[in-house]
Amino acid sequence: MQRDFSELEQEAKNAIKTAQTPKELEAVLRLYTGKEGKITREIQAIPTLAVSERAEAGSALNTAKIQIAKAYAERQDELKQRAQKESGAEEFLDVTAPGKKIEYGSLHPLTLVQRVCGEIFGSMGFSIAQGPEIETEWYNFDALNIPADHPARDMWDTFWLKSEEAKSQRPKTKNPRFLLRTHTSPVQIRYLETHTPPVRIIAPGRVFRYEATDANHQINFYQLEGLVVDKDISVANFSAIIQEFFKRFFGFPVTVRLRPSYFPFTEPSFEVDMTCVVCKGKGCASCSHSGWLEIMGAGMVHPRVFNATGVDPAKWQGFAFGIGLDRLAMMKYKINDIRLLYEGDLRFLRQF
Ligand code: FA5
Repeated sequence: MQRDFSELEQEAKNAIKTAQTPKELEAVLRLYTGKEGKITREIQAIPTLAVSERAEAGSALNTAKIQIAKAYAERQDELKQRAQKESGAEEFLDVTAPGKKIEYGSLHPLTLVQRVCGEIFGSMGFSIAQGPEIETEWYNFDALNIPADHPARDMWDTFWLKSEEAKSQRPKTKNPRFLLRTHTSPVQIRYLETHTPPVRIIAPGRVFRYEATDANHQINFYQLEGLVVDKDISVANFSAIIQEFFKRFFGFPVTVRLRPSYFPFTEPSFEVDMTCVVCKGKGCASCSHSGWLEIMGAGMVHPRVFNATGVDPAKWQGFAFGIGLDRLAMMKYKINDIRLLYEGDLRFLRQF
């Protein structure tokens, strides 16, 4: 006798279609094709059938099993989509849900420091000058009394730029090789070439040096050049201005020391150190464990710089300084590694 399983298959399909939750759907599947399921039991009973009926029953039950699995998968999809739609609608309607927080950006510590410097020096009568980051050998070195064969060039490890055109124009000194400026001092020359004294400027900007990095040194960093040219200017004027600057910048008087030094474009020259405000002079990574941090180079403008720019050194004197802005930022915000300023780590930047 031929066995008909289409009724059983239809019964399973109807139950699947009316299942309202994934849990219900699972239960229906178990009821028909699970271990003890109705279809499974029929399959297990095949050996009890007459030999002539077995093949046909096996094939019919197999087809029923496949059709049930298909119906199950379709219903599973429908239930999933319905759940997604419902959760979307719920979110949309949830008027009590908190609004999305707006993320505000913040200014980079170096930008903050540059702005504060601009305000303080601005209030002391300084205006802001600028120069290019790609400089010529003339402005970066020669005009600053550092000719090509001068050993002082080794003080600034330089990134030279390849330029066939520039090379072919050597040795015309005003159009020599190009480089990434190693300090902001070339702005002194550019400014004095185009302005007559008295002069009182600051020139903040990015500079580049081909040197190893550590907690205090970067290959590109920021300096702020200062230049004052007037009559009867002395080291005492520099000292007064810089002490006042530090007092206003940090909000309390800072101990500074002037160490005799050498720069070819100033005479006399000095390095200015300040007590490390991170460790209060005890010694830490920020100050290479010395308690002091070298913050700027400075000195009285060398007569050769005046000569190179057409300013009469018999009539005018001046002082110049170059502050390391990164080091200033490190002291102001107690940052113990200069590299943090360039890593773009949001966990660090969000603190400002
Ligand atoms: C100069 O660059 C001179 N142009 C400064 C100057 C200007 C002297 C005008 C006289 C008159 P120096 O190489 O020392 O000097 O650099 C000045 C300051 O830049 C240092 O005191 C330090 O604060 C900072 N600085 C120097 N090298 C680095 C570096 N690799 N990374 C971070 N800051 C640096």
